[in-house]
Amino acid sequence: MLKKYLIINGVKKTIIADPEACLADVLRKQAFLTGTKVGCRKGECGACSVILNGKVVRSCITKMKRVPDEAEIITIEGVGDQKHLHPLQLAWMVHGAAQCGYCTPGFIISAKVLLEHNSNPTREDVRAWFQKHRNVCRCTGYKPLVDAVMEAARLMRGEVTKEELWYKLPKGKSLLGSEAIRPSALAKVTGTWDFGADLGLKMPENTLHIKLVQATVSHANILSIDTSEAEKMEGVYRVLTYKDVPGTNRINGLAFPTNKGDGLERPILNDKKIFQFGDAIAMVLADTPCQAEAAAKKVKVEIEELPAYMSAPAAMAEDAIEIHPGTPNIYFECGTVKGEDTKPLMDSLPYVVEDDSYVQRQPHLPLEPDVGCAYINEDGKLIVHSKSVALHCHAAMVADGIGVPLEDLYIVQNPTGGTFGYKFSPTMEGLLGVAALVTKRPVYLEFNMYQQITYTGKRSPFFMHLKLGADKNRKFTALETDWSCDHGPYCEFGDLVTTRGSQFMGAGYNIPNIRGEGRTVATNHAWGSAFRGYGSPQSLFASEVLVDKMAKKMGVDPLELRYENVYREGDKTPTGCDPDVICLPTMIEKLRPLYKEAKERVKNKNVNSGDKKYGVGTSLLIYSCGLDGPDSSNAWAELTAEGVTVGNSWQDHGQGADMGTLTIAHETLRPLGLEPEDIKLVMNDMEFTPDSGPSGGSRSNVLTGNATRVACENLLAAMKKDDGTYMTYDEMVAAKKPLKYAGKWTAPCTAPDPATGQGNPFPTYMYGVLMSEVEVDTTTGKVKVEKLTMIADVGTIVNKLVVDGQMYGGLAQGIGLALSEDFEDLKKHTTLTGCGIPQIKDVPDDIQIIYQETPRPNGPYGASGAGEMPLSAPHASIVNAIYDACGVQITKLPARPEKVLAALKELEK
Ligand code: MCN
Ligand code: FES
Ligand code: FES
Repeated sequence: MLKKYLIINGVKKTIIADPEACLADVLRKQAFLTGTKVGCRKGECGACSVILNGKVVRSCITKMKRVPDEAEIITIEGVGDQKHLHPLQLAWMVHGAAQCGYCTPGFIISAKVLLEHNSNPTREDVRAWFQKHRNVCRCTGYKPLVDAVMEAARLMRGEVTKEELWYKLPKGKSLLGSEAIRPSALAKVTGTWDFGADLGLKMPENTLHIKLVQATVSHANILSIDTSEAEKMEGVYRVLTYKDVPGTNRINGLAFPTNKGDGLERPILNDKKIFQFGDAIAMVLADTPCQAEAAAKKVKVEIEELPAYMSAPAAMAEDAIEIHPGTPNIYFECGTVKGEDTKPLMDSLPYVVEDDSYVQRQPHLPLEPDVGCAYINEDGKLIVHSKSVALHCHAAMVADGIGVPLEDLYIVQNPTGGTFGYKFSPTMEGLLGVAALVTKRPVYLEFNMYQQITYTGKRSPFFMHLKLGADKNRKFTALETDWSCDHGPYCEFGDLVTTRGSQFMGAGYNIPNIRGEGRTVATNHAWGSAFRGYGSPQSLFASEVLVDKMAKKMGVDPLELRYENVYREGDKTPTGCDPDVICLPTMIEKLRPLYKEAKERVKNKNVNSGDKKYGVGTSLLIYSCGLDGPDSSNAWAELTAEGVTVGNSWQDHGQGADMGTLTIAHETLRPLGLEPEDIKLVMNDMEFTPDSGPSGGSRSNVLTGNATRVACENLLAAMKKDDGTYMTYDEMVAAKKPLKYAGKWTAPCTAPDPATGQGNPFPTYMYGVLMSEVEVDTTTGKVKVEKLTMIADVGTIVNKLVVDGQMYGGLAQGIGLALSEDFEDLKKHTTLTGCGIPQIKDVPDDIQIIYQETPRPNGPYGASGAGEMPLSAPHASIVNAIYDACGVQITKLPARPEKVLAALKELEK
């Protein structure tokens, strides 16, 4: 142990610490300064940045023995508080720069030191600084962060006042489309927004800490599990295996009726078999995390290793054994049958192109690793806190497995540091529930970044073959599709994601005749979970890249070919229904002049550009809002003495559920003349909030937005007097009228038939047209995205800051999907950097977004969703830009330098 006197946020403190402990842990666990966040613990993400003697340091890699005595340390708590915001904190709020907020304290700390050194930085200075200090953000696409620093610098130089910057809603005005600041922003920028690990440090003293015994192979039979030695270790309370699970020990994957599996193949704790690397085999519960970790190493698991099938083709091979005995590895099949048979048609068409394509196992890479806690409350209910974005759905999926009646299980969403869809699947809810139920004590479990990366779901890779035919007038006439979805070992939502192939291959274009076959394949790689875009990034990549190949074959411009074929009045989507609105032609018209400029720009750049080649590429971006068919959501609104309280389970990944709820409630309640601060939000706690469905499928703004609107309308209707005015709270109480009103909204849709893919599955869609400008270094194969221009139509914009943030963040993830991200190699792809997370240098500062707001008939106040559209196909436009730059068409992602280089060499031959 060592003793140090440290000046933390201006106050002298005595700290007694292990010399090997890291500063982040000491600040968080011993000084209770939980504003400093821990993401990677490897110095890669900057979430833990603090100021040490005037310099930015990453406190997770700063050992206490290296911290000088009397060192001055500043954490986010010392930068400013809720009453005295630092200009950076204020600017961060004003620019919507805190989405999930997990990276926020680290960025603000880092920027503070930059501005102390340079009060008038350029945007490039700011970007270089964040790059140097390894500040990484997964939500914002970085641009709003640079905007915030530039604004804070102006504020500090006295060129603008706080009052001028601060958004203030003019009295009585609508919040719709405004740049109002989300309610959670203040806590996020001041470090007081308690994420799961912060809550974990504030648990009662008798809390048990869980560590997992995990599989180190990908496929095996479990022969025996010996916990005896671990049980004797210091501080160990229990070691739990499948034998201790009170329930069925199975997570219900909610399989489709035509799924050949029963959907019950995923254990909470593996019993007979290991299905993938990282599977949880036992849980050690101990007084401290270290004790639990030490004991976990003593659990002996005897296995018989089996051949591991690490991709769909491998698991589909003739001689592959069944991963789940009794269920074929190809366990779900679906198709598209639209219009005439395509085979004879293809033979008659003058233009036909085809290709194989592959979209990889993209890792989600939220900066906050998975985390949760559980306990039994005073009413005997099991309460599980997690990062779930599907509270009621997850409760139904895990209750039987844990062994708790569904009505006795409440899941609560913790403030969440990003999920990007991985938390559409339950992760640790079953484990936490079992541990709390068996021990009757509070329990806490956190994953480190390695566990987050290796043991949570990933985007399901699609192996695809598409053939597109056009007639002599360049009209797309026929499409043939074949796709295999590698969904890992657990089937949950694997059938659903596979059907996206029918819905989105060729989406955006009027293709009257389509035949397709898709299948879901069990493999031993990471289980497939939802990832922003959910099947559309795979499907659209295949068709959007093929459109450019078709344009080349025809000798026409790819944007013009798109323009000629996009949906117009009377056209049908691939599922055979009418598009919700016709907006693509005008969007392309808006892009056209900018596209011409960009073509000219790259043409000029390509003159004497040496080894560097420049190109422009485009793609359509499309995704739907809602779960297939008559999806519905619930909310409530209650009149109180202070105003109105609104309740829903619009789970917040970081996208802005609080702002969506507030804006829609405020808009509906405008007849009452309420200010935003008169509306209180109660969100995401099953004990208090109704089933609003998952925050997935970009459905919440439409579904829960509508349910919230209906709840508020129902309240208004009850308050309305004959003369058209509204009763006050006192009048409602005096009249003994109920104060709380439910609201439900159901999409007017029909689930498609999986065999044909035909139906009207979604109430609204989101549309984009993206143009990417890239530089390809032909000596290294390295691709740099220099500029992105997007025309976006998400209907009426509910909150401009939120929607901008969704667009920038989704596009940045698209750059990663195109060029760097993957989770394939279990040894290499295990860190944020190893998985290829885009850093600020990888994302252009030059991103232009132009909105077209076509009101949606089914959306609340004409709004559609926003979250997933920007990641539906930006990678296609980047790949098309590479094609334009150097003639190499990469059809299997990611387009890492070595792949581009190899393709260039092949082209030269
Ligand atoms: N919105 C708006 N105006 C519109 C449409 C949407 O202001 N016309 C706002 C909504 O109010 C909401 C946000 O945009 O705050 C996204 O709305 P929507 O598309 O309905 O999506 P959900 O609220 O259901 O959020 C989920 C969606 C998905 S599926 C993933 S995955 C995702 C995403 O949003 N993961 C995210 N965005 C994310 N953003 C962050 N920062 N972190 C994640 O993990
Ligand atoms: Fe410290 Fe990532 S750099 S947590
Ligand atoms: Fe940066 Fe979420 S806001 S990681």
